[in-house]
Amino acid sequence: MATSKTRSTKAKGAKAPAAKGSAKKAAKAPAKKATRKASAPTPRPHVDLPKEKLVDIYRQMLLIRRFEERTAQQYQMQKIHGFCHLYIGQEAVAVGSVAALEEKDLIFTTYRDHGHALIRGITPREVMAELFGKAAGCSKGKGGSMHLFNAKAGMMGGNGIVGGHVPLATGAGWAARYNKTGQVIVCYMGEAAMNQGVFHESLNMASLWNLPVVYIVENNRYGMGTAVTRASAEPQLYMRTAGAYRIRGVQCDGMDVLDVYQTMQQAADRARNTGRPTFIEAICYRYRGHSMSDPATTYRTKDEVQAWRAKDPMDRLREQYPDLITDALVKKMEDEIKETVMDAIKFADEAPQPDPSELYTDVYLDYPGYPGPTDN
Ligand SMILES: Cc1ncc(C[n+]2csc(CCOP(=O)(O)OP(=O)(O)O)c2C)c(N)n1
Repeated sequence: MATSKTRSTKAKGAKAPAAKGSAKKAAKAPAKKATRKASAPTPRPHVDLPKEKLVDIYRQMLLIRRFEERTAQQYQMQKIHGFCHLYIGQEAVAVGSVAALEEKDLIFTTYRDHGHALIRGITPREVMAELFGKAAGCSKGKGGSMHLFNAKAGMMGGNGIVGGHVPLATGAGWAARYNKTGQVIVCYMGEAAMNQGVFHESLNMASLWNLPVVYIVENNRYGMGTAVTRASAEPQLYMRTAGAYRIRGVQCDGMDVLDVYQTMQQAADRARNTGRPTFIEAICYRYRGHSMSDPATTYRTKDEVQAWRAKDPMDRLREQYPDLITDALVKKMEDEIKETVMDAIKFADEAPQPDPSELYTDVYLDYPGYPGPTDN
């Protein structure tokens, strides 16, 4: 893990302890240019998770992967309309980060939100029904793929406007601080959101007011077809927030679920103990196109995709824990998850459409003493 304060070489596996003397070696290394390799490594503490939690982390990534593959199929069968952005390849970011949170914490995310919703406690049935636009969906069929929501589950919504949710999450951070709830607010975004004005306004306020918000950019290298290097003057995104807003910037390997877990755990602890925000850059990759309508063949090569697939987060976890996540266990999980996802599709297929009388419900907040739309 590298921070903008102490930049480091990348830590390897979850079990790998920091190499002794490597800090000295790094300090003696000839000063080339300011690359991450030039400075001392940050020791990476051992990730100490119970076996059940590790297995569950694997299961959650598998659920997202299989759910999304079936979603693509259902989209092609025209059961799902409108935009649909798959999360395949990025599973480790949502799963690793949510695993480090408490139930009371809240998450806000973008339109690439199926994975976040599934692991934040919205059931596969409710997510699939929402994708199908059915009344039984988590947003009553009125949100669709980009707007999965369930406040009780702490999933404060997917958002279609790039960066539009960053102020919302910042506001929730303010509420958490004001009400002393001890909550941590997590705001996921794509790297393109970092070039929006609201991102800068939000981070400025979060720092000034000591808000317990963890901003996490899922840097999957492309905003639609535009490479991050063509859109950001400083493509090492974690470097951007310390100098500008005094918000610690941290980079983690978004293809390594345990690195994400550990990075989020440290950020969440900081938020809870000091009220300070953190900015995390998770380096990851989406295997599929930007959305279902993008074949993703014009702006990147097959070799590039292959190279990232070779770092697949699920394979990686299996390699790290071969005696725990065994072939037999994975086979069992595959069967169970297939059943769950097929059940969700059947449920969504059979669920009723929303009633037209519902068109205007949940549009405005029904707040005591505040004039609603019909009172004007
Ligand atoms: C304000 C705004 N401008 C443009 C768009 C169109 N748009 C949708 S997704 C996208 C790219 C966003 O890329 P990034 O934030 O990196 O997220 P990713 O899709 O990579 O997860 C754009 C420009 C939008 N939804 N909102």
